[in-house]
Amino acid sequence: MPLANAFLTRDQFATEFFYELRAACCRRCMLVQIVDQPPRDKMFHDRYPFFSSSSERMQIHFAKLARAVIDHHSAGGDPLVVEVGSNDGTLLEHVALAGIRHVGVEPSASVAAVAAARGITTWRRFFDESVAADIVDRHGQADVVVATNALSHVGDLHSVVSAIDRLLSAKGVVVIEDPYWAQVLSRTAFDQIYDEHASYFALTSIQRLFEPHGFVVFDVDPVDVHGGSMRYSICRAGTRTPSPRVPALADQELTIGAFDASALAAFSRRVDAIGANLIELLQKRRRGGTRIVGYGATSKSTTTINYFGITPDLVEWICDTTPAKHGTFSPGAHIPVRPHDEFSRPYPDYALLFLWNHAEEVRAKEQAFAQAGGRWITYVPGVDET
Ligand code: DWN
Repeated sequence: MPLANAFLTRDQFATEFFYELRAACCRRCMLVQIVDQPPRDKMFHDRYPFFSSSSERMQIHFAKLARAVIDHHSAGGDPLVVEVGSNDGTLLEHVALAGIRHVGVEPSASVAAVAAARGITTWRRFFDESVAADIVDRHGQADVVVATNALSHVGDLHSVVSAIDRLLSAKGVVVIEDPYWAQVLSRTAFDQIYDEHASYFALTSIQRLFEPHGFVVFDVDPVDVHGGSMRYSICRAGTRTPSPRVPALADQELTIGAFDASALAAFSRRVDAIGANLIELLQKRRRGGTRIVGYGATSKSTTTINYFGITPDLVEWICDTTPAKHGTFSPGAHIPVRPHDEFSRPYPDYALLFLWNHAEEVRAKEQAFAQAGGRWITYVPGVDET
């Protein structure tokens, strides 16, 4: 499998990096994870092409999360908010505008530069215990540590939790938000599995990760972003009263057998059925002389395209709104990526919705495509044409 975000030019084809993508479940940690995560500096680097602000819906989501962080966890005194994996500052911008002290920690220069240009204090480093110590030395301990779609990307989880322990004040709060394994399982959202996503958390996983470090999950909130995520509110044991939602969710995870071998085997069978059905449909539509364009050069699409064997003769090209991806080719299958503006020039007969987690936003934006007779091909949770 190639790296999910390694969109490349022709001259890079010969040196393209591949690794073995395998997912497994640790019964002790109750954590679904990939077995071999590539070196972190191959995934997160100066040219990292994913910008959190690429979705209007996510901009709104992060504005609401920032409001909650400010209202519930940053009242009084002179609080410090630290975001781990702060990307282009889409969340911290609101904290900064509220006049609250903040530090973003982001290893990828491409996105960190955008945050800095927006006036957000951004440290371009991978978050670890040395960074935590440096922040404490310079700014004091943090009242809030936020990590959205970041902790799931970390290979050495305990070292990062130790760093959070070093950074967080005695009564501080940690807010973690990541794709929720029970949703990935129930929606057969197999394409969430790729190199950047080292872990696929559930509440039980987060509890077994944080509790040995003296933390407890005191609240959980399902959030409908990125295909179904969960927000975990975490504190030092004894500093807050846990919500009854926490044990209820833990019981629910046991009831649905989220980590049972039978559930994982059934998931695997469903994925292979989706692949067979999708390839059959794409081939049938192409034999009929129709044109198919991919919609959204997402990280997730790299898994779909390369695991199912989708090639440029099935999907002509992929439209995308990120300038850094324009003129490149998709990882592995080398399907051309072109600007979204070309999607309507002329519309294809079918659009394969790689960006399924933003389906509502996309369908609203592309009503003219449907009105022109265009049809969407989707594959999560199953293959469908609409
Ligand atoms: O975990 C991660 C999530 C938060 O974001 C990262 N590891 C990488 C990334 O995953 P993704 O690439 O699957 O994210 P999205 O938001 O599903 O897709 C982003 C891509 O889609 C960008 O290249 C921009 C493009 N896009 C588009 O072409 N039209 C996005 C939107 C909203 C659109 O309308």
